[in-house]
Amino acid sequence: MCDGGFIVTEPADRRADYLARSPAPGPAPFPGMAWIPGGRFAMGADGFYPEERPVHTVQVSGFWMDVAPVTIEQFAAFVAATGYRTMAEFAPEPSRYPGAQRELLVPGALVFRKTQTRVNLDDPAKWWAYVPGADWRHPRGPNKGISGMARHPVVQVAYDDAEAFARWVGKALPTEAEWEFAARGGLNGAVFVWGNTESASRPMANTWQGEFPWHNKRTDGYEGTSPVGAFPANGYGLYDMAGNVWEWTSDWYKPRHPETPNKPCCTPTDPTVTSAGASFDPSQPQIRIPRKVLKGGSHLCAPNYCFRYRPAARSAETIDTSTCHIGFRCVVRMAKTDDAHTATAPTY
Ligand SMILES: [Ca+2]
Repeated sequence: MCDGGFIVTEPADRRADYLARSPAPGPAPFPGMAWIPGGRFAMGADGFYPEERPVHTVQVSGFWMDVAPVTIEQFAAFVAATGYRTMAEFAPEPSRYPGAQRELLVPGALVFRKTQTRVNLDDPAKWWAYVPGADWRHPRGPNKGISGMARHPVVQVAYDDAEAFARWVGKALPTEAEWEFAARGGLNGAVFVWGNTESASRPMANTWQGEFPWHNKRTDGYEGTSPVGAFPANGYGLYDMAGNVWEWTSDWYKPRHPETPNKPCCTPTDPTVTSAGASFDPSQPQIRIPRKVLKGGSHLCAPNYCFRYRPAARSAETIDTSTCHIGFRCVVRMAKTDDAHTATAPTY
C-alpha cells in the first residue's frame, strides 16, 4: 500500500526504472502524490480523432501529481472549511445563455440518462439532461445522494470549482501536456495508458462496455463512477488516468495541436495554451463561453461513440459546465530557480 491506501499494482520494473533514472527530488509535498519525472515525449495521436493531431514533440519538466482524482470526501473537506458553493448551486446568469428556456435557468447540472433503446448518436440531448438540484452532493439528481461514495471522484464541478479547490489545498491544475505525459506512464506512443491493446481478461479502466448509450454490459463492474484506485495504476503509479471521470486541465482548448518544430532546439518546454480565443464552440456562435481541455475519458466512453479512454484523447468543455462524468486532480510544480528541487505551492 502507499499513501492514501491505494492498491499498488503498477508494473514494478517500469516504475523502478524511471525512478532510478529520475529520482524524486525529495519527499512528496502532500500525501497521495507521485513524482512525475518529466522528459520529452510524443504528444497526441494520428490514428483516431482529428483534434488529437498532429503527433508532436514536447518537453515537460518534472512535477508532483495526485495519484488519483480528487474524491468526494476531499472536496467535502474543502467545502466544510471554506463554505464554498459550486457553480451548479447558483442559477445561471440569463444574459450568458441567450435563448435558454426560463425553467432551465435554475441551479442544476447535467446528468446522464441511459436510453431505453438504440438512438441517433448525433443528438446528445437524447442522453444528457439538465437536472435542477443536481450538484456535487447529488451528482445523479436531487433524489440521489452520495452515501457510500466518499472515495468516488467528485463530479458536478465546473472549472472554477476545480481551480478553487486546487488553490485552497496549495496545488494547481495540470496543463494538458503535463496530464498527457503523466498518463502515458513512460509508455511513449502507446495507445492506452497500460499498453497498445485492451486486455480481454482484466478490466484496466472504468469505461463503457457494450453499445452506448443504451446497453452497458458493466464488464468492469461499474455503471457509473468507481472508487478511485479500483483499477490498476499506470507506470508512474497514477490511478484512473483512463476512464472513470474526465479531468479538467488548465489549457484553453484549440481544435488542433501544433506541428513539431523543424529544429530539435525549438521543442517547446512545458507548453500551455493561455489564450481562450480559439476555444469557443463554432457550432454554437451565440454562446460566448470559452472552453478548457478535458483529458482521460470517463465511464461513459465506449468505442462505438467515444473511444477516448486513451492518453492522447481530449475534449473541449465550457468552463461553466458541471456534469456527472467530469472531475479533476491536482499537481505541484517545482520552483524555477538555480537550486530548484523545492516543490512550492503556486502563487495566485
Ligand atoms: Ca464501467
